[in-house]
Amino acid sequence: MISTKPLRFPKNFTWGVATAAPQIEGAAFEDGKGESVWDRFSRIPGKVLNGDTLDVANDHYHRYPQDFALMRKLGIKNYRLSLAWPRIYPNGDGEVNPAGIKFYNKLIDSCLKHGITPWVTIFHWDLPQALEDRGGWTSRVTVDAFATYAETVVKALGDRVKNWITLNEIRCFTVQGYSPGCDKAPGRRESAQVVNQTYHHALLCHGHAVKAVRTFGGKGARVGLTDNSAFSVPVTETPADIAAARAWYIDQNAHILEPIYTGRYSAAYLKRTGKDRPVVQKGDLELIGQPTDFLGLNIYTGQFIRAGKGKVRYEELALPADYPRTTCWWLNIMPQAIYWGARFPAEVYGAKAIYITENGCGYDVEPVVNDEVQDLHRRDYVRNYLRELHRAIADGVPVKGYFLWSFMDNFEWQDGYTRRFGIVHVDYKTQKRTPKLSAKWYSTVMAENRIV
Ligand code: PNW
Repeated sequence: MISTKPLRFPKNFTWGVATAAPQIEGAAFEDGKGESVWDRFSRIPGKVLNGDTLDVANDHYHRYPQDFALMRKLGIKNYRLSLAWPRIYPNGDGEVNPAGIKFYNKLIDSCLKHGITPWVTIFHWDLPQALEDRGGWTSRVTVDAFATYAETVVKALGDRVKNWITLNEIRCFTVQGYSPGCDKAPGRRESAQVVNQTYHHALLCHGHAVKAVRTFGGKGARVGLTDNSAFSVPVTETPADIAAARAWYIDQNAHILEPIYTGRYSAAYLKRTGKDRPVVQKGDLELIGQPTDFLGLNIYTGQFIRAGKGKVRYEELALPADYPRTTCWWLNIMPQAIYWGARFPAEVYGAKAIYITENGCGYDVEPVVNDEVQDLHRRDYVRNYLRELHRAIADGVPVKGYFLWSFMDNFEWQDGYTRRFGIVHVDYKTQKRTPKLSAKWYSTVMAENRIV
């Protein structure tokens, strides 16, 4: 028999949706905005599906009032968005672009006017190309520029913005942008040492952003990182497989979570990287290891792990060809990933408040029929992940909120506009927004604070 027990979430649980500036704003060269690495990268033939660019995207730059009105209509109370660094500093550093500040002032005011609390990500992958030309994430020039940028935006918006996310998914703009075989901007091919240096620099930026929020954020300001850790799932929920999954999780995320939570690179990490380890300057680790208020996690999928044999601590299982997946090649459907993904950082690093800053799924074929998209696949995906999130909370994991990726279909990086992640459909010819079935379902979940 199907259980009808209401799966309620804790009082004051934060429900929201997420987007990022480069994926929705468009107006890529308007009002003095500088070029970003993704503006450049998307123009290299073969890098983005169908040669799609970020030039127009969802035209959110001009349509944000209507978009906020739609959010309000759907009962959305929390909105995670990002700021475009090249809009504020077209050259990465130097002169600030007043039109960029003005735009985000208007955007935040409009968001608040619609009764929606903004959760602002300071950096979501759109590095100013001018900084890339001076070394990008391989150089400390970028770290210094970021420190100024973070201070500028916290000073400008901190009277109204109280929830700050420093950086989104460090490995996606460092490892996946600078390693051989990588598929993200700027698409460089660097040595292991240089790649390790890029995420050390990103960690420093995180530290600078924390410092900026502490110094200029005003009363009630909170700050944390959003990480896409590598998430493990024990094949069986037995002590041996759980211990194996935990060991794998620690190894895989050592380069980011260890310095953030302990203020050092672990001995195991230093041994593993050897001569390729990042060069660390005096004061770096203190900056990186400053206490934060929460940990943001983008959880989509995971890696099945079981206990190894003999001295081998764990074994990674390859997925069978028929394992359920979305149209996104990397997105295997694995609801338990959200349970273990939230639980391990609480257990291992003592994370006190965890927000799922992204979870969702992408598909290519989602036709609008009679003014609706019947995306039962997405509704079921989210529902199944929420059940596992509910289980984590019931087991004492301090999960405080959940943001669905994404509010609307948008520029899905190297997959362009083909892959749709929204709960609101976007017709890119007309810019018409159509809430999908999943949006209406999610409205009820948020309103009733339970899985329906
Ligand atoms: C996230 N993976 O990226 C990003 O934060 C979003 O901007 C993006 O649109 C969304 O997820 C959907 O892709 C990820 O390979 C990209 O595991 C790749 C992975 C995870 C997250």
